[in-house]
Order: sequence, then structure tokens, then C-alpha cells
Amino acid sequence: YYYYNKEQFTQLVKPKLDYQAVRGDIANILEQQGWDGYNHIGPVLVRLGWHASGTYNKADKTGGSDGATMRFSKEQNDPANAGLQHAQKFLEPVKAKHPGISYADLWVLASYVAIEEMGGPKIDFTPGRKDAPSEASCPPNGRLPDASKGSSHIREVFYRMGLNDREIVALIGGGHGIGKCHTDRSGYDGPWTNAPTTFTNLYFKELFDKTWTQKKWNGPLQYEDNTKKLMMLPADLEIRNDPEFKKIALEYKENKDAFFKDFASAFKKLTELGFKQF
Ligand code: ZEM
Repeated sequence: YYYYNKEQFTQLVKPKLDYQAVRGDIANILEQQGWDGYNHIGPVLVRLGWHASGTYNKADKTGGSDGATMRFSKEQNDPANAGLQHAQKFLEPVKAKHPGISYADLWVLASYVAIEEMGGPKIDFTPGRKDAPSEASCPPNGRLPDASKGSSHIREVFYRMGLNDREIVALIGGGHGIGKCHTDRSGYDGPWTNAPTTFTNLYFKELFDKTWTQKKWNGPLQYEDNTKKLMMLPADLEIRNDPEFKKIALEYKENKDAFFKDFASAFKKLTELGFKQF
């Protein structure tokens, strides 16, 4: 008699989904005329993958990308998630074409495709996340980091997920090397680099090579460079000012390959927190 183990059984009965085709269809929608002045939704898709995952709490295994609980208004209405309804909507045509993929998998896959298409590392995708049935599965609001706070807050939030200092620096440097802040979403304004739709290690170069001064405006405290075009959040400057973060950030500034490699594994880990394939 032969028995299948659970993994083999799942592989046999699961309807086959062509993830390569889904990847291609996500790549095809990245350019959106009029979006953010640079016609590219890659950055907001990466933010969606990050915010879906960054609610994880290692201690009680709640939150995380499995479940796609940001579909429900409670989590969507967490002020930290302002603007991410647009990212969700952009992916609807892909979901309609491939109804077999869960939203939870789609959001994570979309963030991987966006990173790769913007010139970043390729991240191998492991499917199997399921969509939670109701708002009851949402983690409490307020678990994502606060940009106005310092290194102890950053460590508290990322250590809660089970991530370490190297992973923190790689993730923030990659995430904020693309995209920008919006006054109608977070209240902050502007991009971190002059190449917001290209995945690079420029964030670290800007952080150390520029002089960052307080922006004089009515909005929340943020910093600007001498061109007044680029910005840093108070939390970003902690990556330069905290001695341990600084050491790692300087390494990534000088060694792009090490940064890409570490970012890819940290982002995969982040987006798989709390997710067991079988
Ligand atoms: Zn962000 N992030 N982030 N981030 N982030 C913003 C935008 C983007 C913090 C934060 O407060 C903010 C990570 C970590 C941290 C991205 C990716 C990643 C914005 C602006 C804020 C305020 C939102 C807006 O107005 O649209 C803080 C405090 C963080 C840690 C301490 C990590 C980790 C990320 C991924 C790996 C991305 C891609 C954006 C740009 C979004 C866009 O629409 O352009």
C-alpha cells in the first residue's frame, strides 16, 4: 500500500495555477498613466506587500500576510494604510483573470514582481496563503511603525515580527529607495531618491552624502536636502544615527550586491511571517 503525505496530496489535488502567467500580467499593469507623476505603481504595490506582512506578532502568531485581512475596512482604515486601497484596486484585473490565486498570495507576488521589474533582485515566490473569511481575523490596528519615532520604537516593532537589525536596515533601505510620501496619505511629502521607480542602494548614498535639515512647513517634522527635492523621515535618520544601524547601512552603501542579496532574503522572510505552506 502506498500513502501520500500531506504535501504530495496537496500538490496532486490542487488545481494548477500558472504563476509565471500571473507574474507577466502583474508586470503589464505596472505602468499607469498619471499615477504619482511617474506613471508607475511599483512602489505602492511594494508598500501593500509590506503593510500586509508587517502586522505580524511572533509571540501569538497573529497578523502577517496570510489572510489578506487588509481587504476588511477595520484594517484598511488603520491610518498607516491610507492610500493602499488604490494598490488593492490596481490588482483587481489580475485577480479577475486568475481567480484561483488568493488575494494574500497576489499581494505578495505583486510586490515581488514590482521589485524585480524596477531592477531589484528576483525573489522566489512560495504560494499557499489563504484569504481569511471575515474582519474577525484582522490584527489590531497600530502595529506598523510610526515615522516620527526613534530607533527603540523601530526595534520594538521589527523585533515583534522576529526580524533583526540587518533585516531592518535592508528592508527600510530597499523600501524607501523607491516611491514617495504623499500629504494626503501619511501627511509627509516627497521622494527619498531621484530615481523613485528604480530599485537601487541610492537611499544609503543620499542618507550619508547629503546634509539633512528640518523642512520648514506646516506638515509633520521631516528633513530635506539642499535641493529641497528629496526627503527623509525622522525614522530614516535613525538608520544613520543609531551606531548599529549605521554600521550596516554603510556596508550597504558601499556594497550593492550584499544589499540586494540581504534585501531579497529579508523581504521574503517578512512576507512569509506566520505563513505555513501546508
Ligand atoms: Zn515605508 N513609508 N516605512 N517601508 N514605504 C512610506 C512609504 C513607503 C515607514 C513609513 O512611516 C512610511 C518600510 C518601512 C517603513 C515603503 C516601503 C517600506 C511612507 C509614506 C511612510 C510615512 C506613505 C505615503 O504617504 O504614501 C516607517 C516608519 C518604516 C520603518 C521604520 C519597509 C520595511 C518597506 C518595504 C520593504 C514604500 C515602497 C513606500 C512608498 C509608497 C509609494 O506609494 O510610493
